[in-house]
Amino acid sequence: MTRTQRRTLPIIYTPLHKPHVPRIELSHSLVVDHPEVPERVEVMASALQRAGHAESFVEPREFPFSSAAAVHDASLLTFLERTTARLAESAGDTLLETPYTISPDTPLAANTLAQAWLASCVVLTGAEMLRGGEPRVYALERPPGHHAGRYKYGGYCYINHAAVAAHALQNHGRVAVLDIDFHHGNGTQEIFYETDEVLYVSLHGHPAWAYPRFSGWPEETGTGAGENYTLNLPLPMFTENAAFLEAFSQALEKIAWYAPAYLILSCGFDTRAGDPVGAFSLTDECYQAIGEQLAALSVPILAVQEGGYDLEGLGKAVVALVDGLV
Ligand code: OKP
Ligand code: ZN
Repeated sequence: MTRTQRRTLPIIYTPLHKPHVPRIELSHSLVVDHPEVPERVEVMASALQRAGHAESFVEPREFPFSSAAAVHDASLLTFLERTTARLAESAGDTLLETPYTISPDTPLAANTLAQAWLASCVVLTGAEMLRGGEPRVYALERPPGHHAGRYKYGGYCYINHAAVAAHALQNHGRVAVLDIDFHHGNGTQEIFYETDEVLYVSLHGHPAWAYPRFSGWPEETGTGAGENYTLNLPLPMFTENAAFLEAFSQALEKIAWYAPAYLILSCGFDTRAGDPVGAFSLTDECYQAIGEQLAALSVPILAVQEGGYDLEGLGKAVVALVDGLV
């Protein structure tokens, strides 16, 4: 019997993300339409199907919400629980100015916490499949997670899915998180800043000018037992493929040095030329190269969807990455 080359990978997806509809954010004190829309994931899911990468999607299973407490402080979880419960009777979503958020861009509605946890379950289902021996899995979920820290939500994120999954995997070996979203994953960095059991490596727009501004400098390298287990590679505005891939090879060197048992890819496509939120100029060839180089590591990889807001480009970008990764 001849075997064809493996051309697909499990993609965890549920249409139940659709009721999460943030409507407004503040941009320079003005109310604007929210870019983190349901169509983002729908566009990627259809493109993956058309490209033959997803004959069927894997449905997420449920995990207890108590697992969120491993990476988020009870004060944040209690705030989100109580506030969303109070919003239950009101229709729309609400931007709150509270000490529990890092920026006024992340509205709350009655269903917000349940929707964010559903996204974590998509990612945890993927983590479980890695544990079961799958070499590469794609968790196609929203809202994103990497800005959510131990004490604060924000940046369109409520629960840090990559961190929840890293925590679930870290009992079984060293975990590296490689964050290629345009924005620095301040939440993931913060959660693992003091441990050597999870390595955090990020390529992103330089915090001197890019959101979230307060985090992502190269001088941030971890502290205590975590010293040297955080690596930030900030890049200039309008970074193109060649410069990105050069920094990416430094990231891969660091990961090879760490020799993780599992790699979590915080995967954003807001680095793509034309993205309305990011400010890099990558093309689809770059995502394919990234996928190929990651596959060559021969470490089990869990890709976790973070950002990417150009509905015209998202499908092409994810297909290019998965083309390289399978
Ligand atoms: C989420 B992810 C406030 C601007 C807020 C937030 C961007 C969040 C990106 N003046 N912008 O990393 O793609
Ligand atoms: Zn982003």
